[in-house]
Amino acid sequence: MIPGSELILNPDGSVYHLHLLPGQIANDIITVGDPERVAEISRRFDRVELRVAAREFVTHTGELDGRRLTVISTGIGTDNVDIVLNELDALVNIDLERREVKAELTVLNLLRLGTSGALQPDLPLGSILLSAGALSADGLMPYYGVDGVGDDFGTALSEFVTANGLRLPVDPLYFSPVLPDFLNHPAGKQLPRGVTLTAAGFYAPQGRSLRLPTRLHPELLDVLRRFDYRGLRITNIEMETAGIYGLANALGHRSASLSALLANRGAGTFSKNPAAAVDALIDLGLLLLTDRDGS
Ligand code: R1P
Ligand code: URA
Repeated sequence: MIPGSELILNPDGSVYHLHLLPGQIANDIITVGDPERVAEISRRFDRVELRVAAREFVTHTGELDGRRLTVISTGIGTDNVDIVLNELDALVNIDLERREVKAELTVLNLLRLGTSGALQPDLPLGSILLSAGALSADGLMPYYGVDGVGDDFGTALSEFVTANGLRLPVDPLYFSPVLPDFLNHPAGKQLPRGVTLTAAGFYAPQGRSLRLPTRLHPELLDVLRRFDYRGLRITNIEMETAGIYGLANALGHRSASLSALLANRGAGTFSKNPAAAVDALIDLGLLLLTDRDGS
């Protein structure tokens, strides 16, 4: 039995932060950082059966083209991803009344639709990228004692960075997800793929310097930009993917992260129309989730 201090429930029986009850989420779940993006997505649904808001965690569940979907905001960062993934998992895989892990586990399909900054100058602003893997520089997963999956990439990267006389302030872990089947859709197969660096913040942890210096020296971004491991490059930087991939793998869920590239860190540019880029990302995500035959 999981004690009340560990699995915290509200008086109505809902999970502590998300304020959701079992049955209120679909098996196909879109995660977004921005709470306002939730309604932008659910307004495309044919019907919405549930709207719940608690802090930065806004959840809408509904149906589109006969498929039940949930969209939930995580807010920014893997500290929030920790809460969202654990509580979503508890909703399907823990019997909340008996406080016991269920004998039969449910696999969720998690699709992040987020924004990101491109590391590589050849990646156009507004384009959409699938994270084939995530390099975690955010610090969440070591608390779970997870060593990383497909660690070859991480090892090769560490060697490359050391060989160039630089180091990341944290030792990165590499996570490659079990991708959901909906990516077999032709639109999913055509997506450019790269490795996403998940940072612990937006400014210094991504190498940005306004008034304060960053220990992620611009030279390090150049080094990361040059790294190529069996054709895989580090393509972009954001703040959730490694947490989603790491926890989804550990909990037995499938996950994919799609990023609309709003900034180009190589070229020093930012999208003139970020709303259009996010719109295109939402259209693509909903197509993948609803057109499962890929017709
Ligand atoms: C930073 O501006 C935020 O944008 C990206 C980052 O991961 C971070 O959450 O994602 P979202 O657009 O989903 O919020
Ligand atoms: N989100 C990020 O985390 N970084 C960027 O550069 C753009 C969006």
